[in-house]
Amino acid sequence: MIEKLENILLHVVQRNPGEVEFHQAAREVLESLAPVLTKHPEFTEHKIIERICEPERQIIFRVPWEDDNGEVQIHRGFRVEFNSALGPYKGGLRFRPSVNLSIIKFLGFEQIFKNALTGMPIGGAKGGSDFDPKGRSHREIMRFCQSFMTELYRHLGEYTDVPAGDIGVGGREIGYLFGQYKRIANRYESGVLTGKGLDFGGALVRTEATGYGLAFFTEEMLKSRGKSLAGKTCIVSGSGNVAIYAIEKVQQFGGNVVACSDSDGVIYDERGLELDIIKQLKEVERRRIKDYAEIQRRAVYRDGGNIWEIPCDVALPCATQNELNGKDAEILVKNGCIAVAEGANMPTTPQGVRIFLDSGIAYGPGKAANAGGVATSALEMQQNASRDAWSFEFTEQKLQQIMTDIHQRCHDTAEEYGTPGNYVNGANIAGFIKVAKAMVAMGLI
Ligand code: NDP
Ligand code: 2IT
Repeated sequence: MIEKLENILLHVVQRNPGEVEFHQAAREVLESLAPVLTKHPEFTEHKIIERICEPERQIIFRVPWEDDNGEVQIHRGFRVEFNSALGPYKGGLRFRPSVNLSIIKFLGFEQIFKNALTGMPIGGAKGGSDFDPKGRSHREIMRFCQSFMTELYRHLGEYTDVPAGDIGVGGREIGYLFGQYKRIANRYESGVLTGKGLDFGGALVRTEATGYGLAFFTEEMLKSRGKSLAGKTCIVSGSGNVAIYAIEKVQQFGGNVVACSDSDGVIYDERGLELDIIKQLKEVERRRIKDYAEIQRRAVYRDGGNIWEIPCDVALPCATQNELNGKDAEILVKNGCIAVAEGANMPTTPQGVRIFLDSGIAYGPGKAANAGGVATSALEMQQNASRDAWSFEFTEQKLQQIMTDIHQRCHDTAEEYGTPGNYVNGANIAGFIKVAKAMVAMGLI
C-alpha cells in the first residue's frame, strides 16, 4: 500500500483501538485505492477517504427485557449510520452473542460500497445486538424486539434509516420490529424496514434475494470464463437465509450442492442435498443441521467438521466473517476449485483472499456477490413508496439484471485500473468512486 494510504489506515487503527474486524475491512478497501487517488486528486484534497472511514453517527443503547421466567435481561443495541451520500442509511440488523462495535462497524463500512455498487439510492449502515435468539420462545423474541425498537425508532424513518435482517434476524423479527415502530410512531410507514412479511408491505423475492443474487453473480463470473454452474459440484457453508436460497438457485442452474453446515458441523451427500428437508429443519422447526442426516440416511454428518476440505468446483461461503482462512483457501485451490463467491460478509481472511487472487480462480468478494439482498430491499422500498406490489417473475428479473450489471461494473473497473480479473479491486474502486463523487459534490458535511 502507498504511504499516504498506510498513514490514513494507521490513523483509523489508532482512533478505533481493538476493532480488528473494522481494521480488516478498512485495510481491504484502502489497498485497492492507490490508482484512484492518482486519477482523482480532488478526493485527496477533500479528505474523502478519511471522512468515509469515520461513521456519520454511532448509536449504542441499553436493551432491557424480561424473559419467560420473569428474569430481567440486559443487552446492548447498536446502529452505526456510516454514510448517507447516496441515500437513506440502509443495512441489516444482526442478533448474535458475538456482536460488538467492531463487527457492526466492519459490516456498516462494507455496506457503503456494496450499496453504491447496486446502483440504487441507498447509503450504508448496520446494527444489531449481542442478544442470542437461539433457544428463545417466540414471546421472548417479541419482547426483545419491542424493547430494541423502543429505543431505535427515534433514529429511523423511510427517508432517514431503513434496517433489514442479517444473522439472527429474519421475517419473524422484522414483523415484531415493524409492529413496535408502527405503534410508537403512530405511522404506517411501510418503507421504514425491509424484509417485511408479504401481507404487510414485504416484497416478493426479498427472502430469496441474497442467495439467488449470489448464484446469478457466480454464473456471470463463470460465463466470462466460458463456463457455467451446470453440472458443477458445489459446497455452501451455513444453512440460514443466504445459504438456503443460494442452494436453491444453484440447483436450478443444474449445479450439484453436496454440502452445507451450521456452527456445529457439516452435512455431506455426494448425490446432492435435498433442500426441502433443510428448509423444514431450519426455516420451520429451527433445528440443527445434524438432524438432516437422521432424516436422509444417505448423508454423513461431521460434528465440528471443516466444509472447505470437501472437494468441489465452486465454493460459496454463506455463514459469517473469517470462516475461511489461508489454509482452507489452499485446500480449495489444491482440490481444483474454480470459483469462490461470498454470500457472507468478509468470510475470507486476508491470507485466504491473497491465495485466491494469486491462484487466478474466479473470486467474487461479498460486497459484490451478496449485494442482491440489499438491492432487493431497495426494490421493496420502491414498491412501498409507490404503494405497489410487483410479481415474483418481474422482481426476479430485475434482481438478475442488477447482479449482471454489478458483475460487469466490477469486471470493467478491474480492467480499467490495470488488474483484469480482480473483482476485489473492481468492487472496491467502483463502489468508492460513486460515493466519493457524491461527497465532493455535497461539500464539507
Ligand atoms: P442466518 O441467521 O439466516 O444464518 C446464518 C447461518 O450461518 C446459520 O446456518 C448459522 O449457523 C451460520 N453461522 C453463523 N455464525 C457462524 C459461525 N460463527 N460459524 C459457523 N456458522 C455460523 O443469517 P443469513 O443467512 O442472513 O446471513 C449469513 C451471512 O450472509 C452473514 O455473513 C450476513 O452478514 C450475510 N448477508 C446476509 C444478507 C441477508 O439478506 N440476510 C445479505 C448479505 C449478506 P447457526 O444456526 O449454528 O448459528
Ligand atoms: O449485509 C447485507 O447486505 C444485509 N444484511 C442486507 C441489508 C438490507 O438492508 O437488505
